[in-house]
Amino acid sequence: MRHEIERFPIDGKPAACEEIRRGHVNATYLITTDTGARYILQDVNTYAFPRTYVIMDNVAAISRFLAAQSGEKPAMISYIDTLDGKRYYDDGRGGAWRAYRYVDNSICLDRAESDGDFYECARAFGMFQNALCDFPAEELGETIENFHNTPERYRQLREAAAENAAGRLGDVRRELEFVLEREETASRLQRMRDAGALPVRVTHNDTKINNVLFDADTRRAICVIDLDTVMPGLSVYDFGDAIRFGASTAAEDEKDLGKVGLDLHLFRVFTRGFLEACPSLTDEEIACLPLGAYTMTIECGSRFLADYLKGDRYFSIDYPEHNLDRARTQFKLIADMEKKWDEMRRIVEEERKR
Ligand code: GN1
Ligand code: MG
Repeated sequence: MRHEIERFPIDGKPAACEEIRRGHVNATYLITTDTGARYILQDVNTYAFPRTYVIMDNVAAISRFLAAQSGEKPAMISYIDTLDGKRYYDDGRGGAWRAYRYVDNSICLDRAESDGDFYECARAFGMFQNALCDFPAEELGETIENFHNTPERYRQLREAAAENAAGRLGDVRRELEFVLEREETASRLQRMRDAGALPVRVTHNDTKINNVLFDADTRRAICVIDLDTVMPGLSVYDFGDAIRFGASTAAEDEKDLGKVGLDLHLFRVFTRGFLEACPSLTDEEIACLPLGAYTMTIECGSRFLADYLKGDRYFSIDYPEHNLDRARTQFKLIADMEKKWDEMRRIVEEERKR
């Protein structure tokens, strides 16, 4: 049992606790009480997020903003305050705990089981983005500094290779070379951001389909979850990360790279849902959507590779080569995107004109 849940105003006494092993960063538990009430309790990983208060302040600020808006609401999960009115429970031993009421009849999907699922995912993230387009993004703190600053991720990868802390450099020469050869393209979005060519908005930044709750019966998206990385960013990051994960033909850690590629049909489905739900995107942002997918994929692969080189400090793993397998799928996806680049651009153009 995780007794930390008793720091929150819950119905009944905790009776059962099940760990949900889905995210790679925080530990998540489903707690059921003796009255049948259910809660999600999360232990925020303070290695990844040393500044938990920034997360919770950001979330509170955007919740207030969304609550004051009218119209169709892109629901996002709301956390509950602790019994003493705090946004999370600091256990004094480095643990930061937060909770929310389990959403009845909701499910999380590790992959879209139909086009409709992926379309709903696109709409959920598109609406989230659109509803916040007038929120002053500069008022939010950076929950992880330089989170999607791809040139900085390259620097961290080089550093991890130079330090070779886990003695694994010899295993990854080919992968390292693959990433480094693509630095110019991978850094383009950050350069555009720095030059003010793309607007900085409030973005979710971790738009895997498993960060959306779906209604188990209707299969409509209910809300977005995992708000740790909500901060200033580029809209194309949110589009891109969702494609990286959800439009791949295989799991993020598939060992058989022959199975890994970009599903252009799913790419179109997501593009359609995202553009429909987020009419505030500028032409420049729309034109950069394929580059968003490319950038998020190579960046995520670089992060997995750097973590492998460091000895798996950041992402949780199930076996020693897990991060290397994850990095390899991302690079395979990149190679496939390079082949399909013209088609990706054409699809975005066609969907924009619809
Ligand atoms: C992490 O926490 P989770 O599993 O939703 C990571 C993302 C990566 C993703 C790769 C805060 O997301 O950036 O893209 O793993 N989140 C953080 O699966 O680093
Ligand atoms: Mg998650």
